[in-house]
Amino acid sequence: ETLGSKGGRGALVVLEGLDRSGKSSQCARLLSFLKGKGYDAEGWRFPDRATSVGQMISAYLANESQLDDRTIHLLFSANRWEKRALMESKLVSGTTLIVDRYSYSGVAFSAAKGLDIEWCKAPENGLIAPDLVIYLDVQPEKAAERGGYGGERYEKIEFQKKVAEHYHSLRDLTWKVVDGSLPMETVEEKLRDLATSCIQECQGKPLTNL
Ligand code: DGP
Ligand code: NA
Ligand code: NA
Repeated sequence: ETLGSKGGRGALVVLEGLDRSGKSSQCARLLSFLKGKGYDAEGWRFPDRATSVGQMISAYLANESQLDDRTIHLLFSANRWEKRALMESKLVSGTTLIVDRYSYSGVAFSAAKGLDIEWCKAPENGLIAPDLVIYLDVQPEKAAERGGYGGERYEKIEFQKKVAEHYHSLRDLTWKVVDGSLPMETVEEKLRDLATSCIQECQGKPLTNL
């Protein structure tokens, strides 16, 4: 028997955090835990570099192309929009989605360049609202120490500090802040608890939009 799909919908669980916050490994660990428990769950990530929009984003991040700040902002958003219909059908059919980055990355990274925050939020309106946003809180200095950055466009400590400030201003009731500097197993345990309660609690709630 598959949990979380007994006529109920799946949960939209988003992980956010700075680069090198441990987000991607925690997403993978959480996903394998949920699947192991019999939950119907999938791992997603944004940007989704597999689409043609995603390939433009990937080239931009690798500094292989230059794009105006607003243009790349709208491409990141378009990359979420092009997956919206599939996301909705998965959730409605009972699949829980564990998503590595979402609209909050979109707003925090672009606002860190100095773009107006309301302008940054506007294209995210109408995307599916997460049931739970887990923010892995790691000091920018600590994140930078973790095996270094990979060399992509935003992987610079001064920029990441600005991103962190904007993330802090975006917190709302769906956010749970987890101290990402705790041991990996401790973080993993907290995420398991948060995600499993979220999956139970969202059953009776309709999907809503940002
Ligand atoms: P990742 O594949 O998770 O390492 O993300 C690639 C980089 O792009 C990372 O520095 C975070 C940044 N990023 C992710 N989503 C968005 C977005 O929607 N807008 C902007 N401006 N940056 C984003
Ligand atoms: Na990255
Ligand atoms: Na991503």
